[in-house]
Amino acid sequence: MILRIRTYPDPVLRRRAAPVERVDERIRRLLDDMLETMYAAPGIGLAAPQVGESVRVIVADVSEEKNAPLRMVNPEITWRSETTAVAEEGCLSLPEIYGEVERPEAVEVRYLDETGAERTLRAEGLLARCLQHEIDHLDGVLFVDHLSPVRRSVLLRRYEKLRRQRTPAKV
Ligand code: K1U
Ligand code: ZN
Repeated sequence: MILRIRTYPDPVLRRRAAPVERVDERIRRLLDDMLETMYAAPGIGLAAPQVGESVRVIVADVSEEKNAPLRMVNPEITWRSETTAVAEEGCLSLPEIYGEVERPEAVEVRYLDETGAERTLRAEGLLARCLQHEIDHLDGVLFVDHLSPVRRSVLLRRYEKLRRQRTPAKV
């Protein structure tokens, strides 16, 4: 099922999401619905707060063929490289705005898979960036929060202007 993607300034995007206590059918359904929603958007990642669920669940697929889905419950970054990289990011919750974000080039993430088994993944490049962006969402952090105050306010003002143009005024 395709879920509705919440957009800024929906308050759910600023909440710290709760850990999942048990990976059950409800969580597996949420993971599958989030993947369907992400592919339809289209996007390369999605975090549960973006679909209105304040729980620590993310999905991602950075492959060209869209055949490498990742389902992660309670993901935690356990290692970050000292080297960083700057690249442009977008966000399905801030449509049509983009910014250059500096992040560690590689990370190690510990998480539970859809069966509840503990796993570790070392990622670099776009996948490392995407996982950091999604885990930020679980802590109520958006990519614009990593920018300078001036850049951040320029982008948010541009976003508000686009939002006003998209939302017809009530008469
Ligand atoms: O969490 C999100 O809002 C999804 C976001 C993830 C992301 C993008 C860029 C860098 C880090 C994390 C997106 O997927 S935005 C859409 C996007 O990047 C994309 C869409 C279609 C094809 C390729 C990329
Ligand atoms: Zn995002």
